[in-house]
Amino acid sequence: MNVQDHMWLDPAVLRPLTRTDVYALDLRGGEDRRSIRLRGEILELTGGRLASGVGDDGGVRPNVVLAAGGCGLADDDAFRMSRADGVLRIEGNTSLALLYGFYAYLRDLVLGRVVREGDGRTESPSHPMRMIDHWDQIDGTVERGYGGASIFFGIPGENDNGSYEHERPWNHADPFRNDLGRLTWYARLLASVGVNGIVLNNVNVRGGARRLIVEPYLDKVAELADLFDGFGIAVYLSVHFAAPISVGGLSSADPCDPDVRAWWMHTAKAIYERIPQFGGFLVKADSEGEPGPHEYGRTQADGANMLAEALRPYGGRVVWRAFVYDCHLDWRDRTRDRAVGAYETFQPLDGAFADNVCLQIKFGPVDFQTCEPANPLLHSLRATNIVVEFQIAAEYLGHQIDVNFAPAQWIDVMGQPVDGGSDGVPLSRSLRARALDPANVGYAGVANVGMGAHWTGGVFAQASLYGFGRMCWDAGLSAEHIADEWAALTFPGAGRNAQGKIAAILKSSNRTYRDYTAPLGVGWMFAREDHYGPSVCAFEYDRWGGVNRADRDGVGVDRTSTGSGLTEQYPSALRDLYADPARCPDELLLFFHWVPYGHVLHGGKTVVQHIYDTHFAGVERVREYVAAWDGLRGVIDGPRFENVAERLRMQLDNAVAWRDQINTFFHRMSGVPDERGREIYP
Ligand code: GCW
Repeated sequence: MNVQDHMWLDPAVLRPLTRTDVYALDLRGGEDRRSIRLRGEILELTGGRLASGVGDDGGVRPNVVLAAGGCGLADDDAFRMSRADGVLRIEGNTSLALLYGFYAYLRDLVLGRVVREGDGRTESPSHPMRMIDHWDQIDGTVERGYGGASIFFGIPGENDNGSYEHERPWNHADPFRNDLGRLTWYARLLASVGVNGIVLNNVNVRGGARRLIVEPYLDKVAELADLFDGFGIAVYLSVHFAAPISVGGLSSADPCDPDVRAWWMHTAKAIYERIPQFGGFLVKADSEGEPGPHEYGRTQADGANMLAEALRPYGGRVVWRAFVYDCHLDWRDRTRDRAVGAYETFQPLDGAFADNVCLQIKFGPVDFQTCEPANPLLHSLRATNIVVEFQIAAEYLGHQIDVNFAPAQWIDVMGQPVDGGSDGVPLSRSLRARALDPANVGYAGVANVGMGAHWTGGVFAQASLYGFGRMCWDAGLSAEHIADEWAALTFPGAGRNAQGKIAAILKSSNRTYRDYTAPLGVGWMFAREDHYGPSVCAFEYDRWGGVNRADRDGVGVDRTSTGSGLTEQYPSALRDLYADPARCPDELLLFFHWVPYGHVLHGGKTVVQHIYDTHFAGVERVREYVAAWDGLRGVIDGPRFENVAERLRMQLDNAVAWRDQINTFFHRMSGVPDERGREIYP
């Protein structure tokens, strides 16, 4: 690992620092040289170093005092930062709060923010649960991983490019990679943006991964749990719902079977004896072929509550995914649609889950697409702990090749008022009030890191991980603000001008990607297996249901009451908005409606002209990124410069491929020429 591998935290500024260490934090030294005495090691903070990227003041840094307890903050993760008599004071109830405060202080230093004499601020997290889910497999691969092989599992050196294959040979005796140095850096990176939970293994729990919850693997899980606990991060495991059969040797996994319940109780007890700080289980049940309670005629609540009962004595949580839908649809049937599945299954169970169950709901009703409304369940549940799931890994968003700063999309979706009206509380701030236990709500992001270059393959992809952490911590931050922060923290020596150019690329990137891949909310026009690159009808005549429904007259999926009825699942204000093609926001028009090509959008263009225009414009914007980045040659260090330059070239090829396939397809379908006469291939 080298310096640029450390993402937004400059290792010259901070070596690993755990929450236990901050208790012993004590600043010493002369005028321009400070040192922090940590248990067993001295960390030097010199004025010059700390000032790098801040400006040229380079001078004396203030004393910093970290003080635990007695500061009257309600939230144990919250901290107060204030300055009096030249001393910066960071206060909080817990060592973890102080650690968060200290990271905020470091961020301030690099960003050039100063707490002035007599001033102060308090920060407390918007969401109590700030989780990262790894889809890492015990063979060292990562499902939908674009950052290289698993950082947790696998044989060092093997498969580090992380090709997407399952069930490779793996080391049964010790499937762990055991690169604790790298994991310590990772834990520190996550803690620096406030992440406090991590799931080590994929929700599709295959093969040997089913045994992670029992000996002999528990020892290794305990080692990792200790490491992450130092940074206030609880370790969770994904479990196989049929583990009583696949691991326990029983003949059933029926949640109402006393033997099954006893098996889970016993298993949970053994885990907590070994790992007292264990976070709990993540479960994908009755979803895409995974086993679940429906197989036994039981509800999702029966399944989740059984596990909740087993974890309750130890304070553990069950994070139960709501990704339950019919993946055996018939494209001929226009009244069925996977988007309605989660609401149909879970809305009737509102209030039925135990208070240590968190329902983890993908942010949109379909599946992490580039353009989706909020999942209707996020509006409708009233007595359920909700964890909203985002995919930081760019499965549908360009594989960490195409630059795509996804927090822009997520923040936008979560800004929607919960009642769908104009002045309701935004979804992002509505979770605690609707929870059975307000401590059991939050956000989860599917990780995008691996053993590959720069942790995330493409350097720009780091920004989505950073942004995810920041939006968990502070629901009030704009995507623009987060992009500015990331650029300044990640390239502290590049200067403000370069940082501004980098942030500008990020800020428009999500829109750009959408422009050349998902016209007006039509998605799924990508290649079938790996979901990268165009293939307009790859999913059209399939068990996933029709996805664009394009014919010679028009395009779009009818999800109103005359189609699949998704609009009926929204609160009335949104239902009325989405169901009316004259009022539906343009960017969701074809998500909710089939309309003729000549339908005129609010902006005044026809649908088909909009499709042509956005596809031409998307490519032009990528060309601008290429040129802007080229202007940073010599400003950005070689490895990172080349990494981004290469990926932008690939993105340009991809955007051109999308533009030409989509434009040709709709031109052939509609027969409508581009009104500006640009080249559309026959
Ligand atoms: O979008 C799909 C992905 C699967 C994933 C699934 C899920 C882990 O293509 O790879 O499986 O979502 O979220 O469960």
